[in-house]
Amino acid sequence: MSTATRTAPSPLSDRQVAAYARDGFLDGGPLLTIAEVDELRAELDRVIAQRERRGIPQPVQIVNMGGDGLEVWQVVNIFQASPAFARLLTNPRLAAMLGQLAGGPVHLWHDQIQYKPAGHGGVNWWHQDAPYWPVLAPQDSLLTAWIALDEVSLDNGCMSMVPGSHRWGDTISHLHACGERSRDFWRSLGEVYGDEPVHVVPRPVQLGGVHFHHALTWHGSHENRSNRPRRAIAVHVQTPRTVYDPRSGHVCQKFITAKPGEAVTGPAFPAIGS
Ligand SMILES: O=C(O)CCC(=O)C(=O)O
Repeated sequence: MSTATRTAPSPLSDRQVAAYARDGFLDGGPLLTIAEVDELRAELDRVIAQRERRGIPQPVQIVNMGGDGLEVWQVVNIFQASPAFARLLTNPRLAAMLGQLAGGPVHLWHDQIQYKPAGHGGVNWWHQDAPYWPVLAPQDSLLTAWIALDEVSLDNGCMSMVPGSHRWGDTISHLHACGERSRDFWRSLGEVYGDEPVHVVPRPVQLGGVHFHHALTWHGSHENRSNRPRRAIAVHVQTPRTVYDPRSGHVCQKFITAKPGEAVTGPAFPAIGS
């Protein structure tokens, strides 16, 4: 009998890890079963229906971020209101993929439902995530696993990404300026940023699939005018390099007990996969 030690296979290939490093995003393929997706959808409906009801756990916030009469519902930290969403964070395959991309074990920063209703789902404007998270540093130490709770495609408002933009630093003021010049989602970024070509790449994600992006990657999503909803949960995670930097606020800052320069851990920031 062989005495060789067996290690669990890594879910992502070396080629996929290299593509993430090159592009700043990656389609991680299937993650959840239909039954798991159904349970999460039912929980999302329940949490929204029971919002602000006293005596039951609530997420950190539920807000409509859509403009122009359109809706994009954001639910922050649904895992604190729903055991099914808390269980999602223990998914070993999700943890293994994130660990490969991060170069070590990851902790939750926060989660975020992004729900665009059928017919009148709004735009998520071009942005980078890290500039909106000023309490964590360094900016290039964070990433997101975005899990589709519907089949997500061009027709119902999939995300789009700009390959290589995660290497261009904090460019949020440039992205805001693009939005002030033009509200045309597909054209507003122009063709170049300095000497760098800007290619907008739509990112459809299969039902129950997971897609990863770096916290400095330029991304956004267009309207959902289709007759299908577009529901997803973004799991934003900290890597072993992430520390507390109390420069200014964030809705989840109230949970942080770390001192400046320390890792942000504790019950609101669970290790993914355990
Ligand atoms: O779901 C979307 O449309 C945008 C999500 C997003 O910006 C993110 O996960 O960082």
